[in-house]
Amino acid sequence: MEQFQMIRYLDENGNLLNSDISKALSIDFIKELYTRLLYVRTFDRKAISLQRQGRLGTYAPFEGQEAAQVGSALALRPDDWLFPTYRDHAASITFGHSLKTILLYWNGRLEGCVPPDGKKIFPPAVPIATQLLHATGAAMAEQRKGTDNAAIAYFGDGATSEGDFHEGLNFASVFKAPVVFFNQNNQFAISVPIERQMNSETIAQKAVAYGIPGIRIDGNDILAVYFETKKALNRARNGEGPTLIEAVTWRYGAHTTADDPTKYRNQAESEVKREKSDPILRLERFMKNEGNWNDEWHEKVAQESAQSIEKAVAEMEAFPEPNVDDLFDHVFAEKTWSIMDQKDQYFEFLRGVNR
Ligand SMILES: Cc1ncc(C[n+]2csc(CCOP(=O)(O)OP(=O)(O)O)c2C)c(N)n1
Repeated sequence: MEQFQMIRYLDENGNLLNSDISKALSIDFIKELYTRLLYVRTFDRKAISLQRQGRLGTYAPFEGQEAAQVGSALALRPDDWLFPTYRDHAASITFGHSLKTILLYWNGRLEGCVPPDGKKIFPPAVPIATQLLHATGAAMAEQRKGTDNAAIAYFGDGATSEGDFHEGLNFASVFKAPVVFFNQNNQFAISVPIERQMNSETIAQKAVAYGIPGIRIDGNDILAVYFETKKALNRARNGEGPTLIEAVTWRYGAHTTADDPTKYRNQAESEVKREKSDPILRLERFMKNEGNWNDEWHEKVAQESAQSIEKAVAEMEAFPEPNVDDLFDHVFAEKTWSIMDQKDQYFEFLRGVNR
């Protein structure tokens, strides 16, 4: 569809296609983007390795989707709201979440759901698409309070087949809620490819049904992501209502550490995409084209990222052990016999006593 042509600011070889933004592209800004992209990728790889070593319960990797998440989260203002899924830690980290807390989450700790003081970051939504409604509600609350804060909801292509997606867009549209619906179309819902999920040519076109703007961007182009999300957030702040953004991207790895993608797709395809359209490589190519690349600087950024991530891992591992009673004691206001029975059994199990 003409109207939903993919928007790109940087081509795959790192050439700038949109000269309107050249003035906004200081070297410091570009370096900040690169540093943040490398940081979250280093985190993602570390988390997978921790899980493989039995030091993390499970994990949902985002490698390949860094530009979509970092670019959009960087477009937010500090007082905005962020509603992530289980795959959006790069967005949460960019918006100020703590690495230690995110790692605690993946170790099944309740404390892993608590954002830093003053940061409006919801716990990752695991029930698909529910967060679109929460984001709409938070945006409407800001509207009623008379602020110009906005909300962003992240979700995948699979989420657009859920009722909550439609309810969220419809409600936000009717009430002109200041919310940005940020879709990362990584082209798979676990093992189900996009062509088995929908007949629509694009996700962006689904905005038409709700009378809101829908745009389709190259999600591996951090400049398109950043500037187009900023525009959508500005519309929201100005009372012009929600926008649906489809950021087309790709996850290189597994759905989660419990998944094996070789069972449903040829992973060689991921390697071709990596060479052609990797979000970090693309920014590197741009920096090289502009004469702003420096190997020593890159080495320093890589080292600093790794050190800061190691520190967070050490903090997570030094976190006090959970209180096992908490598993049972807060299920009901008054303990029921069945919960107490389960608790007894579990403590017996922990003592190594067979019934
Ligand atoms: C309501 C609901 N139904 C099913 C699931 C099981 N489930 C977990 S992830 C997933 C796929 C989601 O795909 P998508 O929205 O494209 O996001 P992605 O995982 O690719 O980021 C499904 C079906 C769930 N978590 N919640």
